[in-house]
Amino acid sequence: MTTDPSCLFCKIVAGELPSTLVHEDERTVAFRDLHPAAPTHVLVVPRDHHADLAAVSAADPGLVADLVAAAVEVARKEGLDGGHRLVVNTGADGGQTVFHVHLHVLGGGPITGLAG
Ligand code: DGP
Repeated sequence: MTTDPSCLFCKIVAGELPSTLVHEDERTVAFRDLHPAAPTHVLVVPRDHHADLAAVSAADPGLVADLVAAAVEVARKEGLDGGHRLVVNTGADGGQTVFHVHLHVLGGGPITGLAG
């Protein structure tokens, strides 16, 4: 397992920092965003540390599919029957602030404008 001891989300995955878990499986963990941008706002992260989408795509493309499948499962569990939005901020210009790749699952009402 690849971890970065200085990474915030690695610490959440390891249980060293608190979070509100929504879903977990062998390769992914999902927890509520600390600063929700929608009524339901969940972050889906890999247990392994990969800085961003480019890094995980290069190192482990199957994990990208696992992250998307986990996000779909989160939407189902959270009852987002009216739909939801997946957002992956990538790099500084994309608005990424935590450099452990994560999918934002946003829903619980109409999502207007760009979310992230
Ligand atoms: P991004 O900007 O795409 O890198 O999103 C990072 C998200 O992480 C942002 O929406 C806020 C959230 N966040 C930052 N620190 C914490 C934390 O300590 N716990 C939780 N649950 N979420 C956090």
